[in-house]
Amino acid sequence: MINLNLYNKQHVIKKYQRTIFISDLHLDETRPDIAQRFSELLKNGDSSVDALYILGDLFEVWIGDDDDTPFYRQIIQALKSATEKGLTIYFMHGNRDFLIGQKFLHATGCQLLSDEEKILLYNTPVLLMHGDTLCTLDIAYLKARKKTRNHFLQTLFLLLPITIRKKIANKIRVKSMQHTQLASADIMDVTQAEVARVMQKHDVHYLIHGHTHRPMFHDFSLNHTKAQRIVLGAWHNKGNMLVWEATGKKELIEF
Ligand SMILES: [Mn+2]
Repeated sequence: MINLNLYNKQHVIKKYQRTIFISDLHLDETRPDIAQRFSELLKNGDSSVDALYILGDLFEVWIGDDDDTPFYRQIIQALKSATEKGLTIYFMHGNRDFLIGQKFLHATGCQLLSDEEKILLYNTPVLLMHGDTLCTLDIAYLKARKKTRNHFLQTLFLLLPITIRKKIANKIRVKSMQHTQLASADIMDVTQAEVARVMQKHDVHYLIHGHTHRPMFHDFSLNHTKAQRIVLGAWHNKGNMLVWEATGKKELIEF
């Protein structure tokens, strides 16, 4: 599912000359303020940006598209209203919401991106990722990821009653939080070798990702050429987005 040199035509819309990237909102019913901020972004977005890219972990947890709690319904409705008004929204799975499937996409009008998606952004090739697979020192997590991304296990999981799925998801969440607290800071960050490897594989000099919750522009040299890795911020207390303009101007904005 990796586009090496073929770009999706849908990516090349240039009406407003500005594109927004967000990730790691971790939407959860215990934080209606964050959901509210997201709804406001969606309301304003349709009249000002060419596209909105959500690079994973939109939700704190997602146990299947059939989970019909009012909080989820409200977010789905907000996304649907935005896409119906003409806002193009792309979604990529994160490590929390990788079970988002066709039903959600159909209900919201969001378009699913692959885990490594190369786009042409105002004539600049850019690679988009969630970022979890860049943290190659976190071997325990990558092992667990293999299981959670296994289609057979996912199918089995989705056959379980919602109440049981919720219990399992909570257990995994607690384990994951313990792991994050115990692991050292550099294990939880990306490794430069993997960043370089994946950027070379896709022949790009720009990479945008989330996951680490460390918003920053990282400039470095890749094959003797200037390269940049842009890390999106999480939405713990404020909203966070990257605004990329057609002129080449890029800004990480807290709001
Ligand atoms: Mn993540």
